[in-house]
Amino acid sequence: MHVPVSPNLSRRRVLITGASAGIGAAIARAFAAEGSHLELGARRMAKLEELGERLRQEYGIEVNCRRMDVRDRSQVEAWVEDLAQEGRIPDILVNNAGLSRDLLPIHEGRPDGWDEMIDTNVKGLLYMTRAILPYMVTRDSGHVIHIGSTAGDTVYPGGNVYNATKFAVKALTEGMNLDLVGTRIRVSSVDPGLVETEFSQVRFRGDEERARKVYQGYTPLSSEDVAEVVRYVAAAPPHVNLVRTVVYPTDQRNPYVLHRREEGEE
Ligand code: NDP
Ligand code: 8X3
Repeated sequence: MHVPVSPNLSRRRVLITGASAGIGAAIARAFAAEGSHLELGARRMAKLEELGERLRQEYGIEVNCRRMDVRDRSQVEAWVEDLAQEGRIPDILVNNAGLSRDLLPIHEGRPDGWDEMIDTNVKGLLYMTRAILPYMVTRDSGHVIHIGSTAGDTVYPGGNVYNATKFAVKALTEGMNLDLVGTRIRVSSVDPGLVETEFSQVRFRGDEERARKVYQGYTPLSSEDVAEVVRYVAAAPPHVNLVRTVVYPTDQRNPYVLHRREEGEE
């Protein structure tokens, strides 16, 4: 049986975007293990429901799932209106939904992918935040946690627009903290390096071989590693605001200094 390690997360309500896979699903499991109630959103409802059912059974918590696209402002607003009406405004908002498309020089870039990244990683995060934050301000409590990236610290070739979106997330973490001074609301970001998820399959538009190679020859972070950091950030005492937490795999020291071992090398 899992013993919760952060009693102050028990019975807290946590909303997580992009909870159908990868880091978002792991964050849902981490909070569920602490006895938090969950509001999960993503486009793939079947995956959300499957996760939700497992977590309800395993931890006896409340889990509500919502099919939604963070790029659609009216869907975001309708979701939050429903939450408000049902008394389920979250204590913690985790803006995790995000993606990358392609790894191309800017002059060969695909504008459809640029739109997807900007609309999801920046505008989707803003829509969710704008819808939820007024309730947190009224209560004078709450925590917004963004999943940023080391791509928001250091640009790399072909990363251009993805980098720009994560630099934007970093600016928003900083700006929101300034705007909320004098309130008890905390704004944090957790910024991982390479994490093995569906991320590279999405980036390379289903090219599984290319996606697999991204994680070969070293030990990448797992979704659970990142979720544990998010749990720690959320569980910090109310007077402690972990504004940015950068987490790399030990084999990676920045976005392009990565030690890959030969097969058989220790
Ligand atoms: P995955 O592709 O495994 O998961 C992405 C999640 O986001 C899915 O649940 C997906 O759900 C959801 N999502 C994507 N677009 C939308 C949308 N428009 N509306 C709602 N949900 C959406 O990737 P990761 O778990 O790796 O990525 C999660 C976050 O972590 C992203 O913000 C990413 O930028 C960031 N990150 C990832 C790193 C990595 O190396 N993997 C490193 C640093 C940061 P669905 O398709 O069902 O909608
Ligand atoms: C995801 C990690 O290095 O592919 O943000 O940008 S990276």
